[in-house]
Amino acid sequence: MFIKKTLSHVQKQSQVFFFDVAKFFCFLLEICYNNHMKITSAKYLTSATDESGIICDDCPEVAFVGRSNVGKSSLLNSLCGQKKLAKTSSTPGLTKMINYFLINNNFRIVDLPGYGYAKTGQKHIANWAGLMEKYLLKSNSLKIVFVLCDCRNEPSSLDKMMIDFLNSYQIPYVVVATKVDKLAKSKISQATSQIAKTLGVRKEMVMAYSSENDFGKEALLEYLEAVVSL
Ligand SMILES: Nc1nc2c(ncn2[C@@H]2O[C@H](COP(=O)(O)OP(=O)(O)OP(=O)(O)O)[C@@H](O)[C@H]2O)c(=O)[nH]1
Ligand SMILES: [Mg+2]
Repeated sequence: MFIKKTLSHVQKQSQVFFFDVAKFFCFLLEICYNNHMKITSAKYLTSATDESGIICDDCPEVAFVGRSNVGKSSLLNSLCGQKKLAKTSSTPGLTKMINYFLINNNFRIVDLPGYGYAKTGQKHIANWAGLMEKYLLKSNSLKIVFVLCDCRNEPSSLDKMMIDFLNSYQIPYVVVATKVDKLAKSKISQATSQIAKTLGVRKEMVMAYSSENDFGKEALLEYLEAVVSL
């Protein structure tokens, strides 16, 4: 009886030991394979409506540009794991200012106003273009621009103009194909290839993302970590 009890106790102990070891290995694996940046704090800083509001300092900065409604503000919210950090809307043209957000007390993400929505007048377009140009040329700590394109549409002539502008001023950029939850998984690669082809960039320069289900979040955070620490 005593031997039976002792044996079952030893068995239980060794099971506990085995699970502890397994848990420890899972923890190690998580550290090794899930080592992308974690956004632990994100807060709204300020907005700029004209050149005087553009921040010029040493803090690393990354910016989101793209057509209105493409999902810039939603991408910011998704990356930061917050639903209401930046305002989003199905009505295009919501973000009208340059909005600065401080991430991990370490770098800024800048949510830029979108381009190319139908109701915009010529004067507004001219103001927008002037402000964008000033922002892109004045921001001395801008590390990279994320150019967002809806994965379901061919990039527009305005998207191509943005790419040409970035190329001509040698401003580093990468393309993000947004809203990929709207596509079957098997179609995502085809869509990113098509976007790359239309914009004349390498396919590896197009990342797929969904703010709806966070598809692509780890890859984008990894990328962000690398560029911010450059
Ligand atoms: N299904 C889906 N919808 C998305 C995704 N990202 C954004 N949306 C929707 O697209 C609409 C526009 O999103 P916003 O993030 O406000 O777009 P924006 O680029 O900031 O637009 P502007 O501020 O007007 O330039 C909203 O209705 C979002 O809910 C996505 O990944 N998947
Ligand atoms: Mg917006």
